[in-house]
Amino acid sequence: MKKIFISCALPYANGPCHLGHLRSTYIPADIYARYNRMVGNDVLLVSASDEHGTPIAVKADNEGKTPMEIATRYHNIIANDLKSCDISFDNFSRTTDKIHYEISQNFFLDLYNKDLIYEKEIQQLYCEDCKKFLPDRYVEGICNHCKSEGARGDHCESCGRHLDAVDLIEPQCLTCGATPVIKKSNHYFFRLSSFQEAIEEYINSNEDMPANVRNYAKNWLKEGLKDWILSRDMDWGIPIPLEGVTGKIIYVWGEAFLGYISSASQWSKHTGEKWEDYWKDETIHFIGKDIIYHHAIFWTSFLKAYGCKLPTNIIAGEYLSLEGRKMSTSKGWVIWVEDFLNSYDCDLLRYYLTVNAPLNKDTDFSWDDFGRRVNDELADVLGNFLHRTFTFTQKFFDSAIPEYKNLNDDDMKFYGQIQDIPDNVGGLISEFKFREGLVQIIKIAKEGNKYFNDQEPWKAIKEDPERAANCLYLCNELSKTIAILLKPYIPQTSEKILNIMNLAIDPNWDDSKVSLEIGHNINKPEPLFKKIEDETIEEEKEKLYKNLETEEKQESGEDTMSDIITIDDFGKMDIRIGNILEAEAIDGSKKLLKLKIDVKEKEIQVVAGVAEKYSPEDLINKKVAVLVNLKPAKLFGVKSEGMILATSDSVALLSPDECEIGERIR
Ligand code: B3M
Ligand code: ZN
Repeated sequence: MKKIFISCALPYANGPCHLGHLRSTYIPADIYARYNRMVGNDVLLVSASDEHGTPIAVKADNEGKTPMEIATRYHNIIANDLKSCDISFDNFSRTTDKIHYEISQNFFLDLYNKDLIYEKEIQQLYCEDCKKFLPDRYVEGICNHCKSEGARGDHCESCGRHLDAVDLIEPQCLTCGATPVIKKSNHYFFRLSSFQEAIEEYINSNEDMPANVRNYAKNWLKEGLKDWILSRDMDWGIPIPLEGVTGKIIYVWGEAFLGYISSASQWSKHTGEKWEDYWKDETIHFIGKDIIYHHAIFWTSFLKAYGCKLPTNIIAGEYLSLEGRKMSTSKGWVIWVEDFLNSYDCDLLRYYLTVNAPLNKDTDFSWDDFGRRVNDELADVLGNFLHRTFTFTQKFFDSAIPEYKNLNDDDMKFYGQIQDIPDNVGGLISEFKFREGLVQIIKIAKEGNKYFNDQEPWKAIKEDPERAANCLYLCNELSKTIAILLKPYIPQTSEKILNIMNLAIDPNWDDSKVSLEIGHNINKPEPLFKKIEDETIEEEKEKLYKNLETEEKQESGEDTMSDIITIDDFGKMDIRIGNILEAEAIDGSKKLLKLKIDVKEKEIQVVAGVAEKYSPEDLINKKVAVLVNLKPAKLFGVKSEGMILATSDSVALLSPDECEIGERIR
């Protein structure tokens, strides 16, 4: 038995959790933690919300709240999101906790006293109107590398580069819009450059480290490590713990890592146990791939500097896109955990996000694929196997596990597979191959269905009862094994199956290898998975695209119906009389039609949400009023170059029969 320290990256307390967070970090960590507990290891699973940093401070400014209010709001939401996904934390704390301040400041001081943190004067952007320095996200401008607009003081979203705010072109204070000046300020730097060799050695010698983490780290190491600025001129954060220093805080990344330790210390305080014993044995960090650099290089250097054992492994989950596009919380192109769980069980989410792709590959969430996997894999394969086994046992064996005798070759082969599966799946989970393990479970359920079909127990029960008994014994045996192996993945379902089987619901991994007792009575079967209707999936897609549509409209300022506009604003709208030439349904959408409209000067394509009221045939040769100078957008992947006018509630088209095609409305 070993002790294992497992951590999950600290989610920023500036928004709720979405599916990407769960996929990359929390579900994999939880599977690993649950599995290890089941094999008898002693696990400490911790995380915390990351409550400092400029995004939270900026959000607070914008909302007229204190950063603490914002952080608290999202800490609670996040903690709740993770709990409702059954992430089995031993402790989930926050970086505004007193212990975290203490630990972070002591850590800083330790490195400072060892001369691994030093002071240096540098140039910083300063806003003379706001009377403050502008760290990170307090300033925006044009990226000096790729020339994209909207680059922030520390980072350009377009090219992904780390930036120095003083290099921004046309910088602007985000609070007041003024152009900042460059001013000198004292800052604290960590001697990252002196850890080059140590970290190279760590990365190169750690053969168990996944290739994605090693390769990223090696690439960065090639560029040579530079000293790292560890302080900021602002109030929201942990004060630099040096005498005479005011208005400066430890950079959020300079203390967030310590959240692993402070969360564990809080746990120690509550339980009286020593978290250090876990760290000493084995430490695994689960993170998203965007923060490999921070963990593989900054954090490991920090630990080295402090004189602490380096993590045993770093597991990085890659990105999740949504319906083929990059997720964007600002554009509403996102699925929030809470919304998802309002309609679907958390096990469906845990299943889908695990089975969808290996952790070290980028992948996509698609509603169609989600529906298909739930219906085909969970309902038709797994659910069907379990349900037919239990109902047959109930009906023909009076709910008692039948005795088996004289197993034939088919039985023996199937029995062999059942006996091998626990070690198979266990081996994969311990190598962080979570998807592969889950696929093995579905595969053996498929084998189970095939075996059940081949043995035809519904016939055998009359012609050859011994055969039927052997079949049902083995199918129950597999059901029990599957139930136990599913526990790390989909714990609620595992519990439900064990309940139906009238077995203890808190099994160890090796209980999956213990044979069922002959004559053991099972409970009344209940269906385990409900299929998701095609219409439901369609509705989900429409909802998502609707978000995007509203967001795009708001961005381009169209959603101004109730505001007063000037005659010039109205004049900008080029509304013409058009004639609909073609109309067709759009694959996958109940609401949208694709229209080709003649507006005399040209023909334009418009995607219109009128399908619930009009069929394509109704619309051919119909005159409509159409806005023709709308910025083109894609809806359901189909280009739309305009908008036809209709009432918003009854979706009645304005049909100007008396007007001429091409006429402009003014
Ligand atoms: N708060 C979240 C992120 O960048 C960041 C992680 C900190 S882990 C110490 O995804
Ligand atoms: Zn750039």
